[in-house]
Amino acid sequence: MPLPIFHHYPQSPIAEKIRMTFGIMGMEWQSVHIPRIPPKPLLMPLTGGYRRTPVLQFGSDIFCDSQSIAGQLGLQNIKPSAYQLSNKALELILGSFGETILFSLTVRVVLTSSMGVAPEEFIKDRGSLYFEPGWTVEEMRDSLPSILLQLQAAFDLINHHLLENGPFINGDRPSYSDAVVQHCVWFLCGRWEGGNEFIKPFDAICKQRDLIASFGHGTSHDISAEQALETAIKNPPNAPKGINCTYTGGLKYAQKVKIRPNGRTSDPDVIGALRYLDETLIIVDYAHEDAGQVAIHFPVLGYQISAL
Ligand SMILES: N[C@@H](CCC(=O)N[C@@H](CS)C(=O)NCC(=O)O)C(=O)O
Repeated sequence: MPLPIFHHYPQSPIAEKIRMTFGIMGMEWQSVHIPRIPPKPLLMPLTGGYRRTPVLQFGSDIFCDSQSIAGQLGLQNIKPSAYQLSNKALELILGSFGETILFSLTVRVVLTSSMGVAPEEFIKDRGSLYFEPGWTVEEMRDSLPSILLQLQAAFDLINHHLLENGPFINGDRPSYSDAVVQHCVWFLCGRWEGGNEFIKPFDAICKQRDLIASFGHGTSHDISAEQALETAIKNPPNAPKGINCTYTGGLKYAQKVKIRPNGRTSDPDVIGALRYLDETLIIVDYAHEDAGQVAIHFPVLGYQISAL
């Protein structure tokens, strides 16, 4: 099996979370840079229209969303591992807190502070993904102090844990959950002028930051998006098939389903044939002339899944 292919762009904080995880694992991977805003014509054939960053590709198995990427990295037989399998639930629960609390607060601080500075097209695009429909610049600016109070509270909880149990979330062993915290620190400090001052009081988070930075991003090799598509065409999907949970939401094997992130966002729907469903994972079959037959993996948590 060829090396995994990571579709990302350097400025993406969620991609940075996975790059940090590659570093913790000392992993070797292939890198494809994708555009920061649509159109993404060389990615869409692989993802069935899913437009977010990052995406991880193993042959023609496509992992959308960092939670399904983290799930897959946890299964890799690589030492050091992304996390100990016995700890998988806590790692992914922290991943969920990382996205719904830590990242969503951080992204609001970064986007609000770059309004009037970053290109309007970029702010409009990201606003349509992360803010309520009808949001206004004034509203965002007015709520900034309250967002920062919440972010301070979230960092304080993590700092407390690290002081008691650190230097990593799991004591002496770095893992995915450290990247969950640190990609937000990376984003906040890299893209908001107040970031470094803001995290300074959190000693243990600052120490964790230096340690995680010292692992780097593993070893990457640049390839083209066309090579990634060729890899998908040449390798059949390895994903399992079937329904493997008690409550199925009425979904049936092979039927057409629609998948989209929670919330009223501008994300397009992904439509495919249900290949596999368990409590935490959904996989759909999808075909495109540029990518061949692919199996697209999504986490169940965080997504609206319905029959067509
Ligand atoms: N739930 C997704 C969120 C991913 C996400 O929102 N990524 C941002 C970049 S950090 C994004 O997709 N921005 C729009 C884009 O890249 O087109 C995950 O965990 O992977």
